[in-house]
Amino acid sequence: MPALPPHARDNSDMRNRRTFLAVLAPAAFAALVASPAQAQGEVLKIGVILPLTGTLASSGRQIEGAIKLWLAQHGNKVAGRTVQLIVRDDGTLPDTTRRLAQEMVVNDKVVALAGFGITPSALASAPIATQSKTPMVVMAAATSAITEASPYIVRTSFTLPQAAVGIAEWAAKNGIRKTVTLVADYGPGFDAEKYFAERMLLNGGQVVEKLRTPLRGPDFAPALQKVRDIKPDALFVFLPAGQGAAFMKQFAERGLDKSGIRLIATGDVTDDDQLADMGDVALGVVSSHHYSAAHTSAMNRKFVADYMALNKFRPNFMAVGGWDGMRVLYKALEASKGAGGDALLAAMKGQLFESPRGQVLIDAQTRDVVHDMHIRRVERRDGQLWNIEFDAIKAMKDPGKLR
Ligand code: VNL
Repeated sequence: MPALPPHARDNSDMRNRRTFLAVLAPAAFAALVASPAQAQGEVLKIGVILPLTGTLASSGRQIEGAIKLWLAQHGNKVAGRTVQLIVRDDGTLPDTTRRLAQEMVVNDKVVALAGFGITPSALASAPIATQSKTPMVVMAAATSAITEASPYIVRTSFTLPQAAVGIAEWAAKNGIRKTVTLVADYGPGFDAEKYFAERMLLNGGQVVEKLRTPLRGPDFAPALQKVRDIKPDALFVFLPAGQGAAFMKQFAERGLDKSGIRLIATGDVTDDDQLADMGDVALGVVSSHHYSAAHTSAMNRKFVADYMALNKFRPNFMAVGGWDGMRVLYKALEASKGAGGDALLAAMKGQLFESPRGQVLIDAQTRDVVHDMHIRRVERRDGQLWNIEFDAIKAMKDPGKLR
């Protein structure tokens, strides 16, 4: 195991069910608890389901940190009503996600569902959103087809076709012709592999081998041995957030960082949560993604500083998906005056706003996110590694929706 940052390992404070009342200012907290006039029916409950334990728990921790920050800064009153977040851990298990979604809709009567760390969890819960007409904000999962699984799904993360096309465009312009792809063997990996290959071919390049590693407990050694033998100009990689450090370690152990084979990736691999600990092997890796903690806007600088002050770790793209999801929910609840269902969904569609990542549009037709896809290079600044943005494809729609 690579050295994980302490927050990724420490599950000692984990409880299955949490609410975030405790992070509010003490006065607000006391008012909430002490107000018997607050009828139960007036509280707006939002059900958040995240992988807080299990193989991809770092993404849940990232999103949870963003929700805490949102509540600390925006309070828990919307449209004159009290918002209560119910946060539950699905252990990165899709059957559990689905069961929790069902319980939240039926028992807790939530106005919206949110979170969804991996594609199988989002897909498993989609029928519940549809049947109950409950808007479902996908803050993490990124397979293109997710938004088509239910008309009640709205996405604030990104899509793999966006990221894969972004880096393929850069590769083609930078003399990379012969490539090998290596992806996690499930939905977002299939998207990454397909859209990277299509764009490479369109630009006169080649993909000579397509390699896949299991989602759970991957061993990268056999794939890396093949890459070494093939000697492509570049290896393109997609792995879910949280696996990048283990991959980089094996890449370096096999001497691939000194082999002349370039490493290019989606930004999931040079994930800001793990990047600082990856070491020199990550230096110079070019990736494409919608968010870097090094994004230079004033809004992002404040976001990163506030996030780190509260959570003691660096926010990554998962945190921003969570933050923007809260923004979409709060604005929509204001517009619907606290109503759920179709009124709430309608108020989510077409939202256009500045995010720590840059400008974001929730496309009213597709309910998917439109944003800039940045090209970034890992560099050391002030002793730490960062994804330094140097180019962008502006206002990119999901290429998966254009066919
Ligand atoms: C997914 C996509 C998950 C990209 C990820 O990390 C990620 C997914 C947990 O759709 O399952 O970086």
